[in-house]
Amino acid sequence: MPNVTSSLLQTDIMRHLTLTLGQTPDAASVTDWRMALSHAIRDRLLTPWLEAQARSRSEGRKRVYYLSMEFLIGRLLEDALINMGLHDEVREAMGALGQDLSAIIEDEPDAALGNGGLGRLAACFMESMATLGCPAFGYGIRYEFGLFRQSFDEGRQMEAPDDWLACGNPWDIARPMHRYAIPFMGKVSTKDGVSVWHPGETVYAVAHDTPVIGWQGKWANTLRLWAAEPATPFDLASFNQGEYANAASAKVLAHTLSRVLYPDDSTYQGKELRLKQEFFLTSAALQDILARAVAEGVDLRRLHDHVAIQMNDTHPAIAGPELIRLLMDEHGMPFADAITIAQGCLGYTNHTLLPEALERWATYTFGTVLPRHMQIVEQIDAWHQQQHPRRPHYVGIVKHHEVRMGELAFITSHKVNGVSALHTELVKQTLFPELHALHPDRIINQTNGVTPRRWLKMCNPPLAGLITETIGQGWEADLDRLQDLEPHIEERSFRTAFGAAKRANKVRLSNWLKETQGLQIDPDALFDVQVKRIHEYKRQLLNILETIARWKAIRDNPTAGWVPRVTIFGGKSAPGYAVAKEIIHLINDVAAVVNSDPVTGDLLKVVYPPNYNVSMAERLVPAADLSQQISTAGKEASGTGNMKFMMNGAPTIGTLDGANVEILQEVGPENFFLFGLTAEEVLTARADPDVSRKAIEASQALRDVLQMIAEGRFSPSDPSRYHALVNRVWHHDYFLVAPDFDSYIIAQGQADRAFSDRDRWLEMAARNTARSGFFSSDRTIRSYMTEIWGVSPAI
Ligand code: 26V
Repeated sequence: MPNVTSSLLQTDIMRHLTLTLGQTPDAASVTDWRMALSHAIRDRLLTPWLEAQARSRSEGRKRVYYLSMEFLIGRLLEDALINMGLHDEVREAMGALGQDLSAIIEDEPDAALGNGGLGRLAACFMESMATLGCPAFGYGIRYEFGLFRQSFDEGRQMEAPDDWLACGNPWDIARPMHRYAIPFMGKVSTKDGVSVWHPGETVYAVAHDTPVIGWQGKWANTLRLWAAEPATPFDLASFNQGEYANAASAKVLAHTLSRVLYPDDSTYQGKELRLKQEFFLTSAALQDILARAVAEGVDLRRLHDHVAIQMNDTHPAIAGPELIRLLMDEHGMPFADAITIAQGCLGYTNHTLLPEALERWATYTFGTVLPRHMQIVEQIDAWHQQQHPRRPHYVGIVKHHEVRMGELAFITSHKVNGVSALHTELVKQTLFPELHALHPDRIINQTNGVTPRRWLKMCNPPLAGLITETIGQGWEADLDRLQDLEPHIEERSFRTAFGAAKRANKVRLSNWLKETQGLQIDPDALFDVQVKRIHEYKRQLLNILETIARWKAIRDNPTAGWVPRVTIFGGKSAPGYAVAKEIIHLINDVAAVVNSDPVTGDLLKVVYPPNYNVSMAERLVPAADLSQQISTAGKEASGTGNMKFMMNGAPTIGTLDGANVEILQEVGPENFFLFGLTAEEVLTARADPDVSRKAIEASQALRDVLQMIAEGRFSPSDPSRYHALVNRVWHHDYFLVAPDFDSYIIAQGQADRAFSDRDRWLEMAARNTARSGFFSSDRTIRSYMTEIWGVSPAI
């Protein structure tokens, strides 16, 4: 019997193809079909979305406002299909129209409006807030260009602009009436004791909304992204005088603000444009929040009963001073009241301890771009010092001609959180020890999570199907239920089915690698995956050194019963991060040599597909056997990739860092390959300036590997290519690659042995899935709602 929904869908898709896109079916491209389908799906999102907004309003609900410079969303079509429960009907409808749904899904460009973990976390949080019926807005920037596209030219990273909007974005609903003037520069005067800011420049922030639908379509929130537009669109006078470039110059300048995402994810640069982007987002968001509150008749002195504002790292930390400015200068409130209200509304999440990533603006830059805020920041600092006379002299927001955004965010918030248990302790002890002593209840932990809808249900249909068959429906929104798998792990039939699901994903990945990289790999090999931004602290270098050691060991003894392995890398380097780029080059050089070696053959392959992004993660994560989480202990705030791999049945090889600690606790040491120094041991090891030289001298394997690289074995045309890199390991090994090397080799050997006992491996893999419930972002969001936001679910 023909499916009713499917035939209705066909009608809607055809209507959009003809009437929205002006296209005929015989001439339609896959992109036309995708647009038509996306519009048909969007139509079905709008009613629940509008209803949710109306209910938040009529019930006077407290709302969450999540301020983030990054939302790393990826594709939206399949996500909407899964959450609306329309996947099967749509596949049938597209089939009836002669189209392949998978090809259409693949045609959608990723919305790559983020660098890595922080941006992807924001996207998972948006999905969980919608699933839980937590009334919320995400506020971000509608970058015209997302994170650059990566390609390799003879192994070197190349960057190209990501013009993701080139064919239009069907999910984007422009709201040209929702616009706010964003002032910059200029000077401040005083009139009747009141400060008056006379901005030197003004641009408009125009709202673009994307509906965010939760599981089963029960609630939907809004992701509101701001586009910059000139205050004066066009200078007609210049144009009439024939000065065509000048006539449009204001427009060019304004658009620059939302032109492109900064591709740095761990080194703070102090660029004026970046500060302007941060203020642009924050001011637009706060003006929107206040306008909504006023329209709903909220007494601004009770704003914190209606509004919770979360700052995703310090990037929007100008929210404290901006909220205070709006309350004082626009609403006539005294400073003491304004700061109390701001604190009541604001929360700050810290995502990094790396000193080079902490935002500190030169007071000159800050005072030039935001002169009124400079005054308010000094007022906040003086007020805090007065409230806490015992605050040490070296603690404060403005020190050494710099505005420290971490201290600013801390002082203007009622709660500050870290993103894993270990990280939160380090935030207390190393980042803000003095402020923590003054405010012992302010810092709390909120261990990260990921959405199981995208990261299990959607990306891994074979495993999701097996889970539903085994424990029934409902686990998608109640991930602790994965525990119910545990008794089944004893059954051989379940383990076999688990192994078959994993193998199906590995075959799919192998086929894709064959098509895109021209590389033949054995789907029965151990797939070992490290995907994340390239950074020295994440130690992709340790991974490739081990790979070289393995290659040499196999060559030295090819018949020693090796477990075939495919080592997979993915990730981008910041364009200006020279060492990270050398590491990428080395990985590609090693891959070229290893993959063409007939001696090692299928026993070892190294794969590095370019342009790792959310969509590539959705392919790699379900196909992984082993998850590499090998950062120097104390450096990775949490990690969230680690959780995705665990959920999909890949045990971790990792250090005691970030959320690895909690993963180990949940899954048990027998299902985790632990190695390396602890965060505490790292500190003692560093105290010895010769620690790495000694480690190298004590390790024959490591010496051999470094020797091979230094001799140019992987760069015969340019033998000295990696001299600097090798020298770094010997003499400037800040991230302790050498001291952890032997311990890593041992753990890798344990992984090989475990993998070669298929039954034992399947048990480990399945235990990882069964015990991953804690890492659902639903758990994280519930905790933010009670511990930070004071918001209750609307459903
Ligand atoms: C940092 C910076 C530094 C200043 C310049 C621009 C810029 C842009 C982005 C970032 C983000 C770095 C912080 C980050 O992504 N942290 C990651 O957050 C994840 C979510 O909490 C966490 O799992 C990762 O461990 C952490 O590295």
